[in-house]
Amino acid sequence: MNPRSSTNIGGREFRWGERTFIMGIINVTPDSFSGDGLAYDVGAAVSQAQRMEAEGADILDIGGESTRPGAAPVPVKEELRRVLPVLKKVVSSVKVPMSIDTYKAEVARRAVDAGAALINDVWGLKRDPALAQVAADRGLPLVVMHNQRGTCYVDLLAEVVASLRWSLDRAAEAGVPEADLIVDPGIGFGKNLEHNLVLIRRLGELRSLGHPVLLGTSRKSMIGLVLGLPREERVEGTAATVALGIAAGADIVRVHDVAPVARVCHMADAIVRGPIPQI
Ligand code: HH2
Repeated sequence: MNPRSSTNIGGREFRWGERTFIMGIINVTPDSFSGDGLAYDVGAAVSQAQRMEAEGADILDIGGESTRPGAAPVPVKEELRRVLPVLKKVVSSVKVPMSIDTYKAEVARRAVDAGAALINDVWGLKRDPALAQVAADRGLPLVVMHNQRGTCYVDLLAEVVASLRWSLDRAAEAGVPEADLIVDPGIGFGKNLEHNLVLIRRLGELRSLGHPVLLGTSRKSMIGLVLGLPREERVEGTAATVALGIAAGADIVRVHDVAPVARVCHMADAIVRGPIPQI
């Protein structure tokens, strides 16, 4: 990837390499692992969105189905019932672009109609390949994340890269432009602790794919396993993963705790990217 390449997300130019961008998480679920779910509470979601924007979020990612292992699958109708009212209200309450965290084409289509400017697919088009067509038809960028059932690998990095290449090829076939595709190693998805640590350590290898890299480690169980701390005490662990992720090549970090992570990004960017970015 040309480090000066850029992607337009919701009318804003994201110039990759200049600084790290922050995606704030808004879970409108009753059962998210991080304990931050705001099911059906539109007012609370709007307040959270406005706070995250003020704290430095560049994108806000709304999700209506928890990806936590063992979480109950959510039918399309219910997912729409959770995300659409929030999306409609938040879109008119903040200036930053909104992203929809779904692997279902129908949910993505309706969310885009309601104002979502980015599609975030935690199954990298493996569950619903029609999602690529939604991104292509609406001219929207797409995050393809690595995910698989089970945690069996012969060569972790090679398999994650090959799987992401498969997702990128499916997206390109559907007509999504190269500049609109973002990759994500899927920390905590079909991986054990060692896999997650290695993927962050070797994140730079994903850059061979030629696309911006999104890293989602916020409050995840890998941090709990290393530090022996519950999810509400994982902000420092998250900060470590963000700083080292930036050093290894992350372009976007997806987090719950925007204010502290914004400071981490600013400091890490000053060291890794220079010159000192403006705040
Ligand atoms: N992680 C989660 C959800 N969506 N999307 C991307 N691109 N990358 C990630 O790492 C990622 C993601 C899981 O985190 P969270 O949304 O906080 O939890 P839950 O799925 O339980 O709501």
